[in-house]
Amino acid sequence: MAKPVIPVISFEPFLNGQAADRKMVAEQVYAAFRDIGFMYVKDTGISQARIDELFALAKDFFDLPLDFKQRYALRDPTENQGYSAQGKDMGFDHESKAMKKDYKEAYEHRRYKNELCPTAEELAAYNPRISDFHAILDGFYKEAFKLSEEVLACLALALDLPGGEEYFKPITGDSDPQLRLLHYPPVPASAIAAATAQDGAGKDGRIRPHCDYSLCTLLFQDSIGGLEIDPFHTGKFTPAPPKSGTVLINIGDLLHRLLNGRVKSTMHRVVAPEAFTSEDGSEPILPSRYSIPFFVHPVPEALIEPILLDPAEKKMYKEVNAGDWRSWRTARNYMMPEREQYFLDKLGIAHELPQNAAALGCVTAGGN
Ligand SMILES: O=C(O)CCC(=O)C(=O)O
Ligand SMILES: [Fe+2]
Repeated sequence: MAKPVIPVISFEPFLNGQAADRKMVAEQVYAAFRDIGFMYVKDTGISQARIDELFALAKDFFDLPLDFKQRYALRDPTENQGYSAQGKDMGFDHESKAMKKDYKEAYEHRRYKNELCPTAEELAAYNPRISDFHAILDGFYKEAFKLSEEVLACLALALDLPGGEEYFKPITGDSDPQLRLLHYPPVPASAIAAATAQDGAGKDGRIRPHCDYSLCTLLFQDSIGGLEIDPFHTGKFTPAPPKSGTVLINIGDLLHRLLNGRVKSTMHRVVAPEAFTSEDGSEPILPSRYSIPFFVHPVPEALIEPILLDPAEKKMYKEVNAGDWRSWRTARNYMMPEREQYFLDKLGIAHELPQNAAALGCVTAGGN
C-alpha cells in the first residue's frame, strides 16, 4: 500500500472565490477526509501573529508553579474545562493492555463556561505578562470557531447535504467547543519511544494512539514534531510533521457517525520524532512540545443520527445524544470510571464497541 500523504489545501478560494472555486476546494476537502481523515489547510484567515501569541501564552501559563495551576484543576467530565496535570489524562497502552498516563499537561477553555480560568488579578502576582490570559484565549477561540464552521460548510457543500452549507449550523451555531493548550514536558526519548526499526511497534507516546471524539479538530503544533497518524488502523503510523503556515484539520468519531462512515476518524499519537531517537544507546532528551487543538463539539442536546444519502444505504450506527457522548469520552480520558459507565449506559451503545477499538478509545474506527 502506498504511504499515505496528507494533502495541503489552500482555503483561500473557498473563502473568497466564485462558486466553481468553492466547489473545487470542497471536493479537495471531502477527498482528504474520506481517504485519510486529515488535511493541512493554509490561507485560513487566522494570522501567524495570532497563533504565535497563543503559543507564547501557553508557554507562560505552563511555566507557572504546579500548585497554582492545580487550583484550576478540571473536576467534572461534563465541563471539559480547566487544568489537567501530567498523569491526569490517560491513554491505552498496547503492551500492558491498560490505561496509562500520557506525558503531557493541558488547559481547556470554552466559549461560555470558564469557571476554572485564572483571573487577571490571580495571574498578576505570578506573571503580569499573561494577565489577559482569558481575553487572548477568547480572541483565538472566536477565530478557530469561525474557521471550523467554514470547514463544516465546505464539507456540506461537497456532499450536497440538505440545507446546503447551512447543514451543520443547527448543531454548531451555538455550541461550546473546547480549546485545549497542551504541553508535553521534556522527557528522555527512551521513556516514551522504545528504539525500534519497525513502524509503530514498541512505540508509546507523549499522547497514546486515539481517535478524537468530536466532530472535527483544528490542530496547531509547534516546530518540534512527533505527531503520527495511522489512517488504515493497521498499526502503521506515518508522520504528520508541522508545516508552517498551516493548520491540521482532522475528523472525529462523531462526524464519522453522522456521515455514516463517509469520512475517516483517524487514529493518531505523539511520539519521539525521528530526529530525537537514538540507536547508539545514548539518551536524547525530547524538548518541551506545545500544541493547541480545537475540538469542535456540537450543542449537547443534538441528536447525532447517521444521515442516509443513498437509497440503498443502511445506518452503520445508533443515534447518540451529543452531550452524553462528550461526557462519556471525557470521563474515559480522565479516568472517572463510574461516570464513564453512567454515560455509556445512557447512550446505550456498549454493544457497538468493537473490542480492540474500544480499548483504544477509537470507538467508531471499525469499517474504515
Ligand atoms: O499534540 C498533538 O499534536 C496532538 C494532540 C491530540 O491528538 C489531542 O489532544 O487529541
Ligand atoms: Fe487527538
